[in-house]
Amino acid sequence: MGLRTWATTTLAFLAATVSTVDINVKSKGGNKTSIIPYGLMHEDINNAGDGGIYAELIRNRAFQGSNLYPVSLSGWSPVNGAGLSIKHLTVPLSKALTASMNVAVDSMGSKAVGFSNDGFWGMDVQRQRYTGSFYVRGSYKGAFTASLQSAITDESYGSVTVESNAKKNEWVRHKFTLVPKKDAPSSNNTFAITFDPAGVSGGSLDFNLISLFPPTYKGRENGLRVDLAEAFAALDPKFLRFPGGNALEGPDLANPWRWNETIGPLKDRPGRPGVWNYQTSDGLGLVEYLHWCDDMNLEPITVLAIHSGLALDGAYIKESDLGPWVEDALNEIEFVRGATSTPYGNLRASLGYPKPWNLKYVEVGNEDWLAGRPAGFDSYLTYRFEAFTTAIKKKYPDIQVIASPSVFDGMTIPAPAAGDYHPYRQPDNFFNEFHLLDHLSKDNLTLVGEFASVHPNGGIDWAGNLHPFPWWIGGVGEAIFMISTERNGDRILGTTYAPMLRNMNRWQWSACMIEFEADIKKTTLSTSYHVFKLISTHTITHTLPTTPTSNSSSLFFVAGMDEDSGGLVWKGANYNTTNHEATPVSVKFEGLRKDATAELTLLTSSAGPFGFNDPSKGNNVVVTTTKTLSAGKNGAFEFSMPELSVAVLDTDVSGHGRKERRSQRRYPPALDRKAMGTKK
Ligand SMILES: *[C@@H]1O[C@H](CO)[C@@H](O)[C@H](O)[C@H]1NC(C)=O
Ligand SMILES: *[C@@H]1O[C@H](CO)[C@@H](O)[C@H](O)[C@H]1NC(C)=O
Ligand SMILES: *[C@@H]1O[C@H](CO)[C@@H](O)[C@H](O)[C@H]1NC(C)=O
Ligand SMILES: *[C@@H]1O[C@H](CO)[C@@H](O)[C@H](O)[C@H]1NC(C)=O
Ligand SMILES: *[C@@H]1O[C@H](CO)[C@@H](O)[C@H](O)[C@H]1NC(C)=O
Ligand SMILES: CC(=O)N[C@H]1CO[C@H](CO)[C@@H](O)[C@@H]1O
Repeated sequence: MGLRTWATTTLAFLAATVSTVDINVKSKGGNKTSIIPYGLMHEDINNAGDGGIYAELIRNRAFQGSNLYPVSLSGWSPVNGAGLSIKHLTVPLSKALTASMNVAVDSMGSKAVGFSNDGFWGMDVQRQRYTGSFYVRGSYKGAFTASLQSAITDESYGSVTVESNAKKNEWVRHKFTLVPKKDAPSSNNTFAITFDPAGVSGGSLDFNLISLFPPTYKGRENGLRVDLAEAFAALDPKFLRFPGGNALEGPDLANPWRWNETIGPLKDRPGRPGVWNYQTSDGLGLVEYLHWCDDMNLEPITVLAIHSGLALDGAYIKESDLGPWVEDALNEIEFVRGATSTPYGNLRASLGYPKPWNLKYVEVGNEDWLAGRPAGFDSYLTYRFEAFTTAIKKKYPDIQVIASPSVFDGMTIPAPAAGDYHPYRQPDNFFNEFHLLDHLSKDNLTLVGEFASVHPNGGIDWAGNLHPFPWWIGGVGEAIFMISTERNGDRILGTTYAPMLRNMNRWQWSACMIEFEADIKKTTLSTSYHVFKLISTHTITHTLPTTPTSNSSSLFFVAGMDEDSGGLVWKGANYNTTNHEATPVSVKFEGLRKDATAELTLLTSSAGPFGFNDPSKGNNVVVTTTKTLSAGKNGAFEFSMPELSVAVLDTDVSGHGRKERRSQRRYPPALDRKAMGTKK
């Protein structure tokens, strides 16, 4: 082949592959979208709760246990030879907390003795105010010392003296605050309580509910870990789905998530055997979840899941025995939103929360199509869902009930109920299934209560083979899926990724938004976090029609407007291109002023499709490029999207307080029934 021929062929080839995708966005038409486009999902998996977003620093603080995870001294070590043992005293701290730690000091010298706790794989120690407390039973004259020190060198970072009010036959609570004098260089630290053995009569003291909190998100008592909560708040979420997930179901019918055992003083919470290989404390309980909604300025829209009578081992409740379970669900809803004149509204008020929360969404169970199928699912289809939904609609007609399966799981969901779809997929699946949600009819309202790219392309293998970290092409697949939910935003109630958090010291699922450990310097935002944030923080409240209507084989997109800011928004994800070439894109918004500008934010990977953010390296493979574009002569914004990239184009460049407007925003008291396609 001569040079000339070669050049011509190449040019012809280039011309064929780099043709611009011309997108025209109409100014009228389209659909009003859900008012809760993106949210958060929380359950205690990967130590996301205890040792995670729940800010408590002490592990095994109240010696809680169960038949699955027996009571132990895990986390605790003696200081200066004290004898530690678990006791089940005839006078326990409470009905809920029946085990406690006995600290024997018989025939010790005058050296301070006691115990230390190594936290959830370490403890973050900085010059800030720590709030602590413990209960002690036994006779002791003197003072306790509460301290934070290095686990490696025994260097003390700070301590405080707590005068003893201990009494022989009584559990007495002691409180303290502790401000370290210096920041610890690492999180290899412990917390200790010590005391003078000479002041003890009776040879030992008993301790329980030993607690230590750093400053929490929005200063909430018993609250959330600041860095993790702030990372979530930055996603501009609108709802929280809790408390699971499989954690709601519980390992068996004897151990469901019982809302009434997660409320009130911590000493009244027994904790439970979690479903992810550890006992959970329930310190992060129903009220704490609602405070989480309050503190994150989430609209008072909570997707609260109630137990549906199915456990993770597949056991389910017989129809004749279901009554009390339905009653319990109604009681829970009444606790959250009932007037103080109702029994459970009154219970709420008695705990210090007279004002009802604004609960609009209730999901009946979790993945009822999965555990124990087919019999478990059959029981949901034939009587369980019906029993719950009928009772809820009767008492609370304004609540949007959500069934835990979706129409894609083989359930015909009676309108006006919605379904819940949980796609855990390979990125190629999200690519191939882009049009799946288009098949939802206007009565098939659907929540995406969980989704994530979890498997590498090439075959799903639930026995292993999860991708070790969220990775770039997985994130692009997720972006394609999020775009498909927005295109169908009149029927998709909301979308949330799961699981959100992963403690690198003990985890069950590698997919996550954020990896973390005790050391807050190690907190890592995953590739999926960056993708989700770009898409979730540019709201489309009303979709707009486009020509072409759909993808151009690699490019997927949605366009619409944010009626609050007046901004016109285009979101796109570019998957594999024919020859790895970039795709030129031109987006024209009909009716836009000639001199308009728009901000383009483009995400790409510096490490190819399989790049990931590694918590052990602290790297970030996600490259964010931001540019202000002006509409050209033809009124179009022109830019280029590399293979495997995600972009948002937003004409709201004024920067005039997106957030401010949001907080002033007045949502309608209930969802627009008409827009949601439900019958009145
Ligand atoms: C509006 O919704 C209808 C179906 O509910 C759908 O056919 C149409 O494509 C949607 N239009 C836009 C612009 O999203
Ligand atoms: C400090 O803690 C980290 C985990 O946070 C651990 O990997 C490391 O081995 C510890 N270092 C020492 C010296 O114990
Ligand atoms: C919580 O409710 C369940 C179910 O109604 C009941 O069996 C249990 O005793 C209650 N727990 C407490 C502490 O009241
Ligand atoms: C979806 O909604 C239609 C009504 O528009 C209904 O006939 C159909 O049964 C629903 N599909 C499922 C699987 O629930
Ligand atoms: C896209 O490319 C990736 C490799 O980067 C590959 O694993 C995947 O199968 C490709 N998918 C499609 C639909 O071409
Ligand atoms: C993944 C996907 O939806 N691909 C479609 C993109 O659009 C072309 C037609 O332009 C379809 O053939 C593809 O199936």
